[in-house]
Order: sequence, then structure tokens, then C-alpha cells
Amino acid sequence: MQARPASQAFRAEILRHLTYSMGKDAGHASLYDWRMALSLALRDHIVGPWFDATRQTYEQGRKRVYYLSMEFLIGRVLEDAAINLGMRAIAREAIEGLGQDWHQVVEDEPDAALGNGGLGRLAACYMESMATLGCAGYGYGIRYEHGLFRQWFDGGRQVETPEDWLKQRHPWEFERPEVCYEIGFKGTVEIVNGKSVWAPAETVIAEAYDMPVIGWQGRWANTLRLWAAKPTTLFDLARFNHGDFAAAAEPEALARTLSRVLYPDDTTFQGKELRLKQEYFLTSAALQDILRRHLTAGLALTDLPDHVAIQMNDTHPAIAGPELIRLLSDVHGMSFEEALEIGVKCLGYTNHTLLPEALERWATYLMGSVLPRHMQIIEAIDAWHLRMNPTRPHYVGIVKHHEVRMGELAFITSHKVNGVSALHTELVKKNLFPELDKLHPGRIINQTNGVTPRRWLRMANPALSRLITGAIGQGWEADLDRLRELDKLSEDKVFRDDFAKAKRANKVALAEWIAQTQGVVVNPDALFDVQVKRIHEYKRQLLNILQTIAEWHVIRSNPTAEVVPRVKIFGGKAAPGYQAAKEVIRLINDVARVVNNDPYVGDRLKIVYPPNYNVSMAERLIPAADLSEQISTAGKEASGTGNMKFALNGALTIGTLDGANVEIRDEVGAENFFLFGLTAEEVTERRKDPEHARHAILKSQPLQDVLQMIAEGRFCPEEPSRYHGLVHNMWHSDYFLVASDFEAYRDAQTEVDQTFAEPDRWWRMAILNTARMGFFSSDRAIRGYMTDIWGTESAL
Ligand code: T68
Repeated sequence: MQARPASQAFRAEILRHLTYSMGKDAGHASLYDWRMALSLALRDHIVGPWFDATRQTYEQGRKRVYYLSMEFLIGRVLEDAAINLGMRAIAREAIEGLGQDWHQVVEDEPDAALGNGGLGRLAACYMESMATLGCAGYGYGIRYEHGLFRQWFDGGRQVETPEDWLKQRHPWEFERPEVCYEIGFKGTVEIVNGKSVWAPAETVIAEAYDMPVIGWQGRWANTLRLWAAKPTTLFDLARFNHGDFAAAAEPEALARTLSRVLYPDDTTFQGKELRLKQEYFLTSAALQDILRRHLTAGLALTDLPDHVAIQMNDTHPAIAGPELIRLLSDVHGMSFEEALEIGVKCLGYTNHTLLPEALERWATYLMGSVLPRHMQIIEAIDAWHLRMNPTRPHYVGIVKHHEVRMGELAFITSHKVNGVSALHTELVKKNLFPELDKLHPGRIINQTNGVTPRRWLRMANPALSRLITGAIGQGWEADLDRLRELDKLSEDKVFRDDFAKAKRANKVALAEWIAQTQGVVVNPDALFDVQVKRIHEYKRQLLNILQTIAEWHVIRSNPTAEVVPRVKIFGGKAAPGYQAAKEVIRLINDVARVVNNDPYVGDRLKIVYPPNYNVSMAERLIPAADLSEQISTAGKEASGTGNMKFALNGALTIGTLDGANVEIRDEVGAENFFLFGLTAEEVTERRKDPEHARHAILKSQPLQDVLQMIAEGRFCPEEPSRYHGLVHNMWHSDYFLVASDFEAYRDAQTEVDQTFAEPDRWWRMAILNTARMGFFSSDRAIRGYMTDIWGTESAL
């Protein structure tokens, strides 16, 4: 077939980059060279819209949004950029015309894994939606040299190795050596002429690296600005000249540790000095950059709230309040109260968790030593807040029991605080900030999370995307409510068959990948049952594997039973120090080994747990899923976003009334959702019975059998006592109520089987899930932030 002129021209652009940017000729180019040349050629097409957007924002004096986040879980960029530019077909044709396989080139790109999980991925989806909607803004984060660790399994146990995405050049970033700021730590504060002067004892330089973020159809682009730490003094020449080469490089090594690694703990607060320094490093660099931009535009600092909206992604950048006050008062001469008032108008805070162990609370001695001036300002904010709210109960303060509570700090320094699902927001009001909510009615609002349909449907699931476009025409990618037009097609037998075929094609592709990478052969006609997310007790992967064991037991005790064949797929990492989560990982792998090698079982049950779950793996698994496991203990999952991606791709959900599951069920219809389990209120009630675990276990023979098998070492004959601790905990503690929900979960799984056995019914439900997910587009979420929090309008 003759290549289109556009792709011929683009081919020349790739070759130009291969020659002049990579210094290679086609005969000697590696896959890496080709990927770089292709990426750079695509990047050239982003620069135009990027400049235009920046110029327009500047000329129109538009208010900008600054999204401060310690994490941006971007994943791969190449194909996403190509799709948003409307150049995927051209790019593919061009690179294949040059003898390269598109998929191989795309998959050569390492994931930018600058995040742990949902919070970081949400930031990435929001950046893409802001660009799509023409919401002018910047993302500010850290350019970690090492993103989230790589996971592999050794005898079923999680092992972590460092991630190394910057080993190769990252073609999507522009280094900005001229955009740099000094960041100070420690030292002393003195009063000079009635003003506080902070003399830091340590300083580092924050240097900017910019990544353009291109929106749908290339109509707008924003910047993701990531800061890298550089030393203020590169080198101690005196020491070097004395022959002490290692010591001479010390200042550099010290500075660089600041942006060296992402903290891999998404669940417990550790209170480590380096983490506090990282948080301040990001925040101070971002705020200095924001003020510089404002001042160079010739604007007055008193007008800051008309031009600047700053969103704090959780409390990680919550030092922003004190830092902004410091910059406005100490550096720019404003009064404390005026600075505070301006700060509050600019700042917003998104809460992502209620788990007490995850809430940030810095010891006052640490805060006071790392950021002495900020500690003073925090105390001043606390005192001011008490003055302004004389009815405030004493225990509501920011500083309490020698700790600085970052949630309270973020709340008091923001004009809006938001939860991430309807249920979560209610619990934020009721359980997390009840007193502050009373003092500041209306400050807490909800913005239910969303995901970008460009990456999570259009890119990840081309088969389904083609089917949708064929049925309802183009444009749904940026107007996801239009999927409703599929509603009536659920009654159309031909469409149902096509929908099932698209899903089957994805399952076949996944089955091939599983066979190749895991050495496990799975049947694409089995039900693909997927639970992928960070491993955490509250997310209850344990409930899933216990039910799997029960199912295996049924098959074993009934060798000829006709069951609906299932493939249980797990994916996810545990924080390296989280022993209970690591034990669950090992149990899943142990059970998988036994079940997958059990000749009685055959095709009826398989368990796969591919290591190193990340964004790219999600893009492979989600489109191939039949069943989405969203089974957290009610009241614990703030929202979930994987739940949205699965349903959008036509998987049915088995889930509890937790986080955004509640709203997903409302949207898709209760009859198209497999609900089970205690509600958040019932969970609280149930915990009042100290023997809830034992009582629940005694009511369930299958659960007793499962626990007995584990206790006997059926899955680890080489070390039968391996899971005694886990079983003991199930009987005597079971904080996350696995036992209490076990029977309900099994019943729901039986219903899943029965439904799957009736394809017409199943596919009708699956279509209705896709059709009714419009609400969960991150475009809707960003529109909500724009009107309710940021006070900004689209530039498009
Ligand atoms: C997640 N939080 C929520 N935290 O658990 C999830 N935490 O329900 C929600 O959908 C998602 O945020 C988006 O709102 C996280 O992912 C972290 O990753 C994290 C990282 C560092 C410290 C604390």
C-alpha cells in the first residue's frame, strides 16, 4: 500500500532526528535510537500548540492553576502523545515504513513511575484533562532519579530493586538550567530591624525540567515542571587539591539525595527528615516560580488570588501555606495577616485518605530544626486561627502533643478542602475534621475522582474504541457522556456479539502475554477476574485469595463439577516495610503454585500474579478484564480510580459500598453491579464486638476449611508454619473484617458465575457499564475543580 503523503513527510522527520539528534544512520540504529527519533519527531509537533497556549495565557492575563503533587504517575508518553496529536496512524505508518514494529518501539519506552498508585495517577489524569479543557496551568513535582521500585518474586516473596528510568535519555523533557531557585534548610532565625530573617545552614538548587502535556486533538498544552536538586557548590576544590576526592564531591552527593528516590510508602507516615526536605523542596521551588512569574508580569502581589490557584495534592505540599506567608511577609514585606489572607484565597487542599496511620504529623522538633522559620509561622497561624474562632475547642489546633498536624494546617490555610468521592467527603466532614467543618461551614466540598478516557479507553483499548466510534461516531473521547448512546445497543444482539468479540480479542492478547512472560497457559474463554492495585490490608487481597482457595476446594472435592472456569489475576506492589502486605503476596504466589499445578483442576481455575504491576501493565490488563475486584472494607478506600477504568472498559464490578463504588453503582444501575458486604456504618458497629472474627468464622464452614488448609501448610509443605501468624490474626483480630464479609463475598461470586454462564445477560450488563461511565471522565472532575475551587475558565 502506498504511504500517505503525511506519513511520508513524517518519515523524513524521523530520519532527520535519527541522523542529527541521535547521530545514527538507519543501518546502525537500535530500537532505542528509533524510539528516540520517533519521540523527538512527535515532540516537535507539540511545541507549536505549547507555545501558543503559553502566549495566549500570558497575553490574556489568565488565571493559572498550579497543581502541586509529590507524585505524577505518568507511565509511557509516546503513544498517548501521538493519539492526542491525532498522529497515531501517521506515526505508525511512518515508523513501519522504516522497517520498525510499532508495538516494539512503543514498548521500549520505560514507564515514568514517579508515583505510588492512585494519588499519583490521578495527578497525571488531571494534567491531561486540564490540557484537554484548555485550563491554563502547571503541574509541579519532583524529577526523581529513581521512581517506584521494580518488583519481582523470589520463591513467591516480593523483592525490590531500584528503578532506573533516567538511565536512558528522557525525550519528553526540556532541561531549563536558567530556571532555578535556592532552597534553604535548618539554620537560625534572627530579628533584624523588627523583621524575621532566616539564615539557612544548608542550601540546594532546584532546577526545572519541563514536560509539555498535550491535550486531546492538540488544541492546548500545559507544562509539567519537575524539579531536580543540584548542589549550590559543585565541588570542594580545596579538598580535591588535597587529594581527598570523595570528600570533594560530598556537597554534590548530599544535594542530589533530595531528588534521588520516590518514597515507596503509600500507607504509613514515617516522619523521616529527608521526606520533609523533599516536600519543602518541591513546595518552595514551585512557590518561588509562581511569584517570579506573577511579578515579571508586572502584577501586584495583592492581586495574587486573581491570577493564581494552587492545589495541594494531599498534605504532602501543605508547607505551601507557611512558605507562601514567609515569601510574602519576610521577603516581600507584607503583614502576616495580609499574607495569610492572600494565601488562603490561593490555596486548595485535596484529601485522599482517612487512615490515621497515613496522616502526616511532623514532630515539632524536626519541623523546628529543618524549617525553623516555618515552625514559627505555623504557630502564628495556629494562634491567629484561635483568635479568629474563640469558640474553637482547644484540641482542634495544628500543633498538638508536640506534633504539627498537616491536615489541620492544610485545612486552615485553604479556602476549599475536597474529598474524592461522595462517601469519602461525608466521612471527611464527620470523622476527620468535624470541628473545623463546624467552624468553616461550606469549606469542605466533594470532587469525585475521574480518569482520562483518552489513555484508559481510546489508547488502551483500540478494539472497543473502534466499536464505539463505529456505533455512535467520533467525539466521545472528549464528551464521555455520549457513551449513553450505547445504552440502547445493549438490546442489539449484533452489537452484543461485537462487544464480546472485542473483549475476547483483548483476552487472547493477554493470554499470549501471560503464557510468554509467566509460563502459565490460560483459557481466553474463562472468566478473567482481576484485582490490581497496591497491596494493602484494607484493600483485602486476602479476601480474594481466601475465596479462591475455597473455590479450589469445591473443585477438588467435586472432580467432575461443572464450574465456570476462572483466571484469577493479581497485580500490585507492597510498601517494602509492610510485612502483613508482603505475607499476602507470598500467600497468593504459594496458592498459585499449588493450584496451577493441580492436575484435578485443569482449566477450571488458574491464578496469575505477574510481578511489577505499573501503568503499562494496567493498560494491558484492564481492557481484558471481565470482572473488576473492588472489595475494600467499607469506609477505607477514599475513592478508587481503577474501579472506573475497569467499568469503562466493560468489566463488571464485584464490590463493597466504598469510595466511588457507591457512585459507580448509582450510575450503572444496581442490577449491573455485584454488591456485597457491610456498609461503612455496619463496619463501625461490627468492630464493637471484640470477637467479631471468631463469630464470623464459626458461621462459615468453607472459611474454616480454608483457614485449616492454610494452617496445615497445604500451600507451603516445605515450611508448614509459614502462615500461622496470618491465620492467628484472622481468628483473633481481623481488623479489616475479611471474615465478616466472607460469606457475602462468596455469594456474590456465585452470582457472578451464574451471570457469566448467560452470555446475553452478561454482555448486556457489560455494555451498560461502559455506556454509563461518562460521569467518571476526569474532564468532568476538572470542570468541577475549575468552577468550585479554582475560579478559572477554559481558554478554548
Ligand atoms: C489514593 N491514595 C486513595 N496515596 O487510596 C484512593 N499516600 O482511594 C484514591 O482513589 C486515590 O488516592 C486518588 O484520590 C494514594 O494513592 C498515595 O499514593 C500516597 C503516597 C504517599 C503518601 C501517602
